[in-house]
Amino acid sequence: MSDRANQLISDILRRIHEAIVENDVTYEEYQTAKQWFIDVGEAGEWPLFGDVYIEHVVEEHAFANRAGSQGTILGPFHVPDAPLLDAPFELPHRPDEAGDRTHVSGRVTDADGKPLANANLDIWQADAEGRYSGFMPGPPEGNLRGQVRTDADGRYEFITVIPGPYTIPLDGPTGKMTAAAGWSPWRPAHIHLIVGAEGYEPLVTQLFIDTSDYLDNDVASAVKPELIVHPGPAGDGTLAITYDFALAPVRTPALA
Ligand code: MBD
Ligand code: FE
Repeated sequence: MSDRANQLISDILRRIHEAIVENDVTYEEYQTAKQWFIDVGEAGEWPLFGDVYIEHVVEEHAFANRAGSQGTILGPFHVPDAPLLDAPFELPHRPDEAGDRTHVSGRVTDADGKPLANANLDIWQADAEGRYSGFMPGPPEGNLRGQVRTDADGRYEFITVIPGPYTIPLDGPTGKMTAAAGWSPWRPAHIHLIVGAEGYEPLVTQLFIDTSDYLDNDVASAVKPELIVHPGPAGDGTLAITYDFALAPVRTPALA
């Protein structure tokens, strides 16, 4: 038992009770909701549901005053321990991987612009059809997942393909709830990153492709204007994205 648990659980339940009373929720609606809870569990969709509909508020509130670059939600599709890549830093992919080949590069600095050498960028994304390896049929395990480190000047680069927009599964309980509410199930095309360096707060973020649909209608409410990037022509027939990341100092642990 903790005061914190009592406070949070009481408050959330009170708000649910109020919504029931204010909307005259019927017994049939309660039974439908209860079956939906069961279905979400059986489909293994609680991580998806939480990260799509709840995580963004936690992220916005927890990091409202953090120095450095904007972060956004982690989502349910990160896999730890992706391979550390060597030059030319190409994310693992199929020989015939669809999507525009793209060079992503930039710098990692502290919040004052001082370059951070040997910072780590953990990168993952969907393929051109919006599918994440390890979670959906199609891409092989480890596809479009890798890590790179910055050089002595804080510079990083990697090569990938432009991802497609992602839709939550339409036939699962999260998708059915979304359709019942009349909402779009789509996320705009994005590349996930966790940027970390010794002594700094890890930056969990996403880069959103400016040519994608759904930028102003993300089902996960995770787009921030600072995170929208423009893939321009690189000159050699590929595309280029540049983006600099600034990290906040690690939070001083509270005094015991
Ligand atoms: C995603 O690809 C994603 O990034 C999030 C946050 C939720 C669902 C799917
Ligand atoms: Fe994603």
